[in-house]
Amino acid sequence: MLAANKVDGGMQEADALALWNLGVGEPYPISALHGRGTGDLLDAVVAALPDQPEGEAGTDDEGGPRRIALLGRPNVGKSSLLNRLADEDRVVVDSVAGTTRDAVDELIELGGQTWKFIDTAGIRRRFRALQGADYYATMRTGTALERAEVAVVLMDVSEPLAEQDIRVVEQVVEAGRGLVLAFNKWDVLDEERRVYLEKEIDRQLSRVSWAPRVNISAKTGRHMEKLVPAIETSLSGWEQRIPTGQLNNWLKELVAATPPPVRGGKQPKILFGTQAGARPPHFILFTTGFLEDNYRRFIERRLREDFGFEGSPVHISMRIREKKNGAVGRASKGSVRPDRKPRGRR
Ligand SMILES: Nc1nc2c(ncn2[C@@H]2O[C@H](COP(=O)(O)OP(=O)(O)OP(=O)(O)O)[C@@H](O)[C@H]2O)c(=O)[nH]1
Ligand SMILES: [Mg+2]
Repeated sequence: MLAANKVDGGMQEADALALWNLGVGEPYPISALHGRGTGDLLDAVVAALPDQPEGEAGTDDEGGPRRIALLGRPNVGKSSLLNRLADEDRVVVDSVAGTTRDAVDELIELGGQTWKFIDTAGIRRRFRALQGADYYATMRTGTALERAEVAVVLMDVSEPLAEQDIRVVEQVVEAGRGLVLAFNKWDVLDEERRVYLEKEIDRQLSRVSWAPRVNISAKTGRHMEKLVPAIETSLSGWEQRIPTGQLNNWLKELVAATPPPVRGGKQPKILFGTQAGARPPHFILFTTGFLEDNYRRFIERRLREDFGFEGSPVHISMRIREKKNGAVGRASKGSVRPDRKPRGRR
């Protein structure tokens, strides 16, 4: 919801209308000071809320075609890839960076299935430093990512992997979406550059080693047939569930073989675990003490080895139960994300 504030009287209403230009929907003219227009804004907010709170099952499941966002910094070939997949020129391609300014949804038939591909504006360097049109273009890309189930992050192999590329990948992980890494412009990759590229991938993308990779050329059509299987892999990893019984048997064996490290003279125990949700998979471990970051990463690694979850971020959080006079004591949460420090104790 876009609120245009400080519209204290009818005079400023016209100014508020200019905010339509931002392309983020209807601006609601309000005055926070006087309360003018806030009723209408509230009505609009309530109308936009779902009738029922989002439940575990069917969360963001709109039905219809699967939604795939094409993401990457400007000029990596997102629009070219969309055109190649559609087998016709549906969106504008240009050698100038920043050609796509708005997210565009396109239905494309591939492998006997209809997909919704979302072409997006290239993500610019630093979101916070962006201004004006770039800021809103990048914001709309973020919204497109939220709407998607899986993101294909494109990288241009003719240039060194940049911090920008890594940031786009992190954004996908943070949004909890499935991930496919697409190394584009493979047609212009020479032997020498290829050696460097492999090193860059090892060094900078090891945190998402679980993501399927495709080496493609939107220009020549190289390995287009590999894209859908990679997307399907990520979708199924993203939706995967482990039954609670199976998970707990597995946890018991894991902990018996490799117990959590002692912390403050105490050995934390894992009492019980459950997969609280999917899309992406989220696990909750009930423990008697804090599990170190390293140990939770170890659990994630082993989960992936034994169950897959290919192409999807996996979240592991914990609830600490400390018995004090029989009462349940302090609770604590943590979450394993490759790009973040744990939130630690609360
Ligand atoms: N050699 C080569 N060039 C490519 C390939 N894919 C795209 N290009 C070129 O890269 C340039 C940018 O392509 P676009 O598809 O517009 O890139 P984009 O990611 O949509 O860019 P923005 O919309 O600006 O973010 C164009 O000149 C394309 O022709 C490829 O596989 N090989
Ligand atoms: Mg584009």
